[in-house]
Amino acid sequence: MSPPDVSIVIPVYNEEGILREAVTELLDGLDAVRKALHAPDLRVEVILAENGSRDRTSELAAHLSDERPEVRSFSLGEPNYGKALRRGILEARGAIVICDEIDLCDLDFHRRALEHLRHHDCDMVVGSKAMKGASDQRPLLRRAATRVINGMLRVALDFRGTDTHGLKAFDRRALLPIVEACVIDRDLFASELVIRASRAGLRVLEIPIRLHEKRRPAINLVRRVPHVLRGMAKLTYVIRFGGKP
Ligand SMILES: Nc1nc2c(ncn2[C@@H]2O[C@H](COP(=O)(O)OP(=O)(O)O)[C@@H](O)[C@H]2O)c(=O)[nH]1
Ligand SMILES: [Mg+2]
Repeated sequence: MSPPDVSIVIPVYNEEGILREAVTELLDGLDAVRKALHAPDLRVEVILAENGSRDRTSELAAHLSDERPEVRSFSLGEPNYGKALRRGILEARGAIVICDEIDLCDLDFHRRALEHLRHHDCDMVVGSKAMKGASDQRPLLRRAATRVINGMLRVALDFRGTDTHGLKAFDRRALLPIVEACVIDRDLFASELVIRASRAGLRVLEIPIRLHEKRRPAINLVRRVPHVLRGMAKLTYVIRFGGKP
């Protein structure tokens, strides 16, 4: 089979409740994206990157990939968002890679990101929940967490954007060396990717998104704090001083 034009990578963890419906809706919705882009033949693959789920997510993902030729899936051991996303990106074959989340599957972001990347106006598009024009319907505490992480990245690493976690899309060839240089896993892999891309002089464009989650996040925010703080210290160290984690 010839390689797809676009790879959509979605890390999934304990998502048996919404996985099938979200993937089906995404695949159906891509027809409207093709139409809007005047690209009826745009070939898309979806890569479900599972690790460590304790429910039936990995079996369901494997079923979906048997049923739908455009879906692939893999499962790795321990729960680790960054590791799953990184591996998914490395497995992607499309010239353009979109990193999505199963509770978002934001087709409006896909369309707008593809418009920019197909016109080569940038190397990477980041969907921001916090910039002017964005709308974020998550609870106050989680919106505040986004602001705090962003503030830390600004102070520690001179980051000039408004968001690093969540939706992004990029030119695979341009970003591959950056992905390979990344050393942080878990939540902050996504931040490392965006920050390294900007620091390497790649053209990173932020666009506002309207964030509406299909379900409340499973992972407790407070439980994530120690990991995020440790990741932040490591990220600062490896980027500022080029050290090993
Ligand atoms: N593979 C993998 N995916 C994860 C993990 N944690 C979260 N995800 C996925 O990452 C996406 C976003 O997770 P979510 O719980 O909504 O957290 P949020 O990023 O704070 O909104 C969803 O598709 C989740 O299934 C993990 O440990 N491993
Ligand atoms: Mg979410």
